[in-house]
Amino acid sequence: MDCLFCKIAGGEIPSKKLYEDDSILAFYDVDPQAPVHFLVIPKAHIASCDELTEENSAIVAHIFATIAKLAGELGLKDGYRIVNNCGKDGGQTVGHLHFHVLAGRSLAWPPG
Ligand code: D5M
Repeated sequence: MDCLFCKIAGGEIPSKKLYEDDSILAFYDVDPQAPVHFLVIPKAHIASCDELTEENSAIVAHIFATIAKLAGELGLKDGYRIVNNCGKDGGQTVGHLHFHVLAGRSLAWPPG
């Protein structure tokens, strides 16, 4: 399958890794939108949030628990934002489930 984030997860395309285990990978976004901006993905291909089911969604809890741990390690004590863009109108550009973690400045709300 020709998927950019599958290739990053498989090590075929390099990334600036922040965390990795058997099932997920965290790496810095190539086009940062905040002083801290990294992505967390499942290694197994899930195209978007829209493909989550009772059977495959435990990975999301693992991703969120890992984000909390990484936020502690990175000292993000003033807070951070977790973003998932789902589908065309959601602004998703890479068709592999990923959560953005943005921090290091006060973030505006609502998004555009
Ligand atoms: O976000 C997709 C994000 O993926 C976007 O913020 C750029 C980032 N991106 C694209 N290619 C790379 C590589 N090679 N390394 C790191 N980050 C990358 P979306 O929510 O789909 O719009």
